[in-house]
Amino acid sequence: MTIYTSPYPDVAIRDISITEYVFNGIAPEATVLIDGPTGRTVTGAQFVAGVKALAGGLTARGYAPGGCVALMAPNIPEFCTVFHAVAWAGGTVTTVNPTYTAPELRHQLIDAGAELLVTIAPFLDTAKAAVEGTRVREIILIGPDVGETRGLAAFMGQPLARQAPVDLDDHVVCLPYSSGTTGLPKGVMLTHRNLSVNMAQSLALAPLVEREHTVAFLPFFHIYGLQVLMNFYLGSGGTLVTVPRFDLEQFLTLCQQHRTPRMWVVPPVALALAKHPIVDRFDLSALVQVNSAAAPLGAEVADAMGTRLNTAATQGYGMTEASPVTHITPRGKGRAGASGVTIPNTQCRIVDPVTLRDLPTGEDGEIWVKGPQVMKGYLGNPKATAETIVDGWLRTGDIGHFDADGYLFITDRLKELIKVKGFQVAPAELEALLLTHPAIADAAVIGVKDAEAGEVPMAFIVAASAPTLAEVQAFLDPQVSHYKQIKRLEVVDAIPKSASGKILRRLLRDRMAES
Ligand code: AYL
Repeated sequence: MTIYTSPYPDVAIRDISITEYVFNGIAPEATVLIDGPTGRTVTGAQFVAGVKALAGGLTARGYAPGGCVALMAPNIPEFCTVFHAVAWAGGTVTTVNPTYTAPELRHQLIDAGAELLVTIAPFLDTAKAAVEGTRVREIILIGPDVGETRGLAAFMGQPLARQAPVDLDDHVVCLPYSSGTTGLPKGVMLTHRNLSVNMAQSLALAPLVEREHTVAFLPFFHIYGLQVLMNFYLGSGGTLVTVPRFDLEQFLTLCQQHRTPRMWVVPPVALALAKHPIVDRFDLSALVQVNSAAAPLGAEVADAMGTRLNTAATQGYGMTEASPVTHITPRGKGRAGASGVTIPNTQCRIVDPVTLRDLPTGEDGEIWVKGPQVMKGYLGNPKATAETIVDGWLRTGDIGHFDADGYLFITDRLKELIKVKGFQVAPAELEALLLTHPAIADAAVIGVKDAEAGEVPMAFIVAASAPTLAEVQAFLDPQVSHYKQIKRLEVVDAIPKSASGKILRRLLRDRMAES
């Protein structure tokens, strides 16, 4: 067995909850959150008081400890308050993509067993349609009451002074959804330990500067925004300027205004920063680093962006199941095309996916990782958990290799997951929906390269009456979020399958690569 460890020493693992960790970084008088569009500010003292009061209210109403709260909101300061209130009260937060349709939301509410749904007024209709038939007892709104539906203010209670007792290694504080290497999205059980240790591991290599501002557009519902932006910044004494949706001009305006030293992006944004003409109109001279993660970033794009902005172009690698970081670029030590080095307290192997033998340095194989940031497992799915975590090793489903200096290069993806602008799309979910179309007898979905989004979903269907792409889109689009929409379609005689009935996606991918 060849084990790659971190070039950096292990970090101490502290016995505190994620919210205690975050509170430790907060100065009461400092501005910790700024609502980007309005400029509204929240001080450290206000944030902590809000978390404790809401935690008290949730406890009094029986939603915590032990209960699951679904949080479906864009990036606004209150997202952070609600998340940490549930954590402080000993509950579980399942974070929901705010672009979800009612059926997508309902699926997650049922699977997670959520009893309370916290959202904002524009999503109330979706929320109401989704909660039917779930365990959700109540919907509450961030903002004022709307009709019968109460606003967050009504839920503030006697402040809960201390962290509700939880087993740091066992209690699930956060339940984001990920499809992992195969199948439908599953609840990723992350403990307080997972989240707080991953902060310590990452910040050891790349600390933030106190009072440093960053513009947080990457969604907090996804583990990148949740940890690297929300928790790392709040916990390091930083300031988050939240924006509810990405708009390049607004983003750059806020970066200029707040003189942000760091940007946290996904590859399509790196591309815009490299190419878009409006970038030249802004003074970004405070910038020292732009970090891209969550999907492959081409070395040319990284180079072009770094040169244009006169800044370090860095990468992080990891996955929801690893809280999420396993590899990052150490401060000041970038390497073209690499996704970083292994972070402390983490081990890595490169394994031949067929023979399960470890491969020599430099050869491509499946990346396996082990460390205290690896999830407890998938909720209610011991089979998927056992397939994904083998003897404590998390099988990432990604293909890559290490160079002689310990830099990781991601070269391919073994798993069926599609990444659209860094968002996860599970082919199995779209295939199941396609099969409900009366004319479609069989279906397979793969990701195909796209200059802007990185990848987009393409469907292969077997259909007697051969519906057009527009017809399939008209059927599918109302049922799924925009980024899951099928962009290409091909009608085929048969879907290639293995003897056991598994779709041979590789054949479809190769076929697209050749065409
Ligand atoms: P999930 N290069 C190529 N592919 C990547 C990279 C990268 N740098 N990072 C993530 N991926 C792909 O759960 C890869 O296929 O988490 C991986 O298995 O939505 C999958 O995305 C995981 O997708 C950070 C900040 C890591 C964020 C993240 C990962 C969040 C994405 C380190 O510093």
